[in-house]
Amino acid sequence: MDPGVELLGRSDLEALQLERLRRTVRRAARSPFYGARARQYGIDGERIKSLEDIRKLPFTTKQDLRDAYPYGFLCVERQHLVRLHISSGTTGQATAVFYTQRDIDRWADLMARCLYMTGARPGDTFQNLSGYGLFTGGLGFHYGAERLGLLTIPAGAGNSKRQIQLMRDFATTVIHIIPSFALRLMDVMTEMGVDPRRDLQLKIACMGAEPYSEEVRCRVEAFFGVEVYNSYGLSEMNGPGVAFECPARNGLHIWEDAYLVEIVDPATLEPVPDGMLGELVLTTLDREGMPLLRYRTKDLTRILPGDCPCGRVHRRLDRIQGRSDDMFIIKGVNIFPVQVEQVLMSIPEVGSNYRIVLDRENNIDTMTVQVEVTDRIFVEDMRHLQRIQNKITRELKSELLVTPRVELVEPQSLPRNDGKAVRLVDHRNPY
Ligand code: ADP
Ligand code: K
Repeated sequence: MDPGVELLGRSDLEALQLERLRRTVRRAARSPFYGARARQYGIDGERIKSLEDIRKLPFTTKQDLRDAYPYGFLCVERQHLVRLHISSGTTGQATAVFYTQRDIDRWADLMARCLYMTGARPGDTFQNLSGYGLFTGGLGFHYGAERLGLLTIPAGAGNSKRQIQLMRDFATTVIHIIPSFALRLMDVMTEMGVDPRRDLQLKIACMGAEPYSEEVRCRVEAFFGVEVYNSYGLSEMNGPGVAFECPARNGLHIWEDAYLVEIVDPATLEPVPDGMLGELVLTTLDREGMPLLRYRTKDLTRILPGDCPCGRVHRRLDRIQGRSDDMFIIKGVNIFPVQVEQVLMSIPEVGSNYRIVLDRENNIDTMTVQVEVTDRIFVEDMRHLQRIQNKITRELKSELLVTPRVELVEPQSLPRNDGKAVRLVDHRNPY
């Protein structure tokens, strides 16, 4: 734990933020992108007298990053860089993020802080079941775990049987895993007759990188016998380690010594009060290679009002609902995939995977939810299946206010990949 910053009082933390914000604004102006903006808007570090003055600066968008690809945001000579990561490009063209050695070190400190907060300690074995490579979830967690002194297994994503073997052989206690892979691993373990509560030593699971519902957390906790900690980050802000749950597991502390938080109304771009849902906008406060000012994450969340029983003053974000891009509109109703998930995963007969398919038939939008049943269901029993199908349809309808078509499919029959799950297939735009 880093009591120097984690337990700072609010006013000391804000003083630190202001000093870092001014430094960041001055620094950013060295990059071609912000240099041009500084000239255009006449803004430099000296004009930032309070944290609210950040609102004088324009936002930075994903499109800005794309337009300036690859080097337009760099504030240092290329010889000072030691790493780059590329956003996996879940949506559209990729963007690059660069790190100096100091940036890598600070990032590892933040990740170590997160892992420590969950209760992981030297002596624990940490298995990182996240993709390595260009995706930040691999090396981000890896360096943090080593920094904390955990025995770190760079297992990578996929290869379920090998993962289980590693967990057994090295008595893994802490894992990092994305939720869709955790659900799949449950299937494989069940198939192999492995009961993690009996056969493994797992205690802690750090889970994030994609949205998931409370119901998925409950399933994973019950099956693996772990406590799940929500982990949030994005490549543009280093990667994981931006916000993380503490043992209270009621919201994710966002590290305000490293990131300045704003929540804005995505339509008006005006700040919303604490407790209200809006788009998360972040400014890096401690990055030298590639600072970003007022970056629009597109992630929808809110600040949870009130103090956290753990004593940390860093404010808490509510579970991320998803990106504004993930939201789809069907028959005039706005829906996030995670709302569908929340309903599905609270139904015991539902297995570990689902997919939402949108189509247009005779100019009418249709929504089909394909749902894997658990392998406890006897798929030849048509009447039983019909009952489950009706139940799912009913519950989805009462939550979403539209009636989807529900298709039950066999366990492990929907397509999967090793990266983030693709929950939504939209056939409505024919190109
Ligand atoms: P890409 O943008 O290509 O998916 P990133 O790894 O940068 O690559 O993804 C970051 C995004 O992943 C975030 O902006 C957010 O939408 C999502 N994400 C990360 N962690 C979480 C989490 N704990 N809950 C919900 N969404 C998350
Ligand atoms: K991203």
